[in-house]
Amino acid sequence: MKPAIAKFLLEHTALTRRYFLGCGVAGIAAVGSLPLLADDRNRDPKLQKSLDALESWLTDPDEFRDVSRGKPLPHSLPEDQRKEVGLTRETWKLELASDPDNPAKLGSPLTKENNTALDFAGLLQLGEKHAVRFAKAMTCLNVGCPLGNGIWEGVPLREVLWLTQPREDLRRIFYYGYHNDDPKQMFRSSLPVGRVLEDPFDLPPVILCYKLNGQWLSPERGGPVRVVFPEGYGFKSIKWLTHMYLSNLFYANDTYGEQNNDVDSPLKTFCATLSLPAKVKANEPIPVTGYAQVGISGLKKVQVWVQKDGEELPPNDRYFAQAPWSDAKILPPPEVWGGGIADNRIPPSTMGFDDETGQPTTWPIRLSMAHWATLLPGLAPGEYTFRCRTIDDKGIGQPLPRPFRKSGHSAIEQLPITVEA
Ligand SMILES: Nc1nc2c(c(=O)[nH]1)N[C@H]1C(S)=C(S)[C@@H](COP(=O)(O)O)O[C@H]1N2
Ligand SMILES: [Mo]
Repeated sequence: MKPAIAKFLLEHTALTRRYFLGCGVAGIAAVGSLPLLADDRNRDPKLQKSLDALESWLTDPDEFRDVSRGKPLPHSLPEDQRKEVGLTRETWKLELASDPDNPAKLGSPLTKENNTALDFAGLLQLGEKHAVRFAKAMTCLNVGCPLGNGIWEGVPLREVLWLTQPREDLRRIFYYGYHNDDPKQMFRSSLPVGRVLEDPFDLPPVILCYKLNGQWLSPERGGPVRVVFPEGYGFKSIKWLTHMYLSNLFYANDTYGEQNNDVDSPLKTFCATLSLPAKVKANEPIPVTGYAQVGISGLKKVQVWVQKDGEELPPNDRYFAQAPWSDAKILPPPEVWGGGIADNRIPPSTMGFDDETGQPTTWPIRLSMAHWATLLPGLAPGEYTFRCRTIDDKGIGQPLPRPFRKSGHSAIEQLPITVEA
């Protein structure tokens, strides 16, 4: 099985990349991170070289797909203008004030007016003691497939929150970034204060993020500072952060809610293919690769199923729960992480990784990505439909337990295969 997939990947690199780019995920084309190839000790060096040169588990910060609003896009402003509006590390300032409409009682708000706003040096100083790093896929609730997978680094928001000396009437925090000083362009998100102060289960904290894959956060990724909300979809992770309001409001007031989106939805588990030949010869095994987004409920299995077109399906089984699914292989951690991290070394004290070995302590990593591969048995000539689905750690098959589109993509992918005589 291994050599067959290796050969296939080599031959179809361009195709795989294009397919993946078409899905909007520049960085995770992942063929290079397919470690099933790494198991093979007698590999042809030419094959090794091409595999090493391919894309990887971590996405290069420049290769994330960008989902940004604003005219002009804040990250497109020339550097001197970014300096002027506080979008460089030298000039950045963050205000944390009480919400005038639903005031929280604060002993010491951080404001420009009182010269107490937080600057970048102050944030880094907090970082010396409190900085955290964790892996996370950034996924737009509306786009569906991940925009990129990275290791995000920053200071837990609660450390900054405590500086304001909150006392009472604090139930929610809402926040936004630079938006060309045009209220119509404001893109706002919000979180309950409880989530900011405490991390349920073993989730990472909500952070004020200034590094991605060990490098300063670029303007396009929201630098100098963005929020990163670990278990959320992208719209919670506001870029070019400038303002936070501590509020007694008790419900979400996110800009994303205005489009019928479920703004309280945590990341779902789902899978998709990266490469699947559209046409194959009869009775020849069919190599398939793909990725999975590991949502809040983890990832136990990836499964595949090929259905002959026209074949009867049981009635009232809209999620194909009764289909004869078979398990694909979830690939182990890659040898080459990619994403531009220095020396192929996961940054020290990244949550979920062992510092000494640089290896993950569990796999796959929740809120991040995994890759999978399988070799389907050869088929008789005809038209078929290929499907893949995940089973989460609770044993629930995709798209359940939360199948509704506006809470994030989870529909079962289906692709045609033609088997030629
Ligand atoms: N200030 C601001 N932050 C923002 C956005 C925006 O338009 N403005 N877009 C959000 C959305 S909808 C998503 S999906 C993510 C995308 O992050 P990325 O561009 O780094 O991939 O950023 C979020 N943060
Ligand atoms: Mo988004």
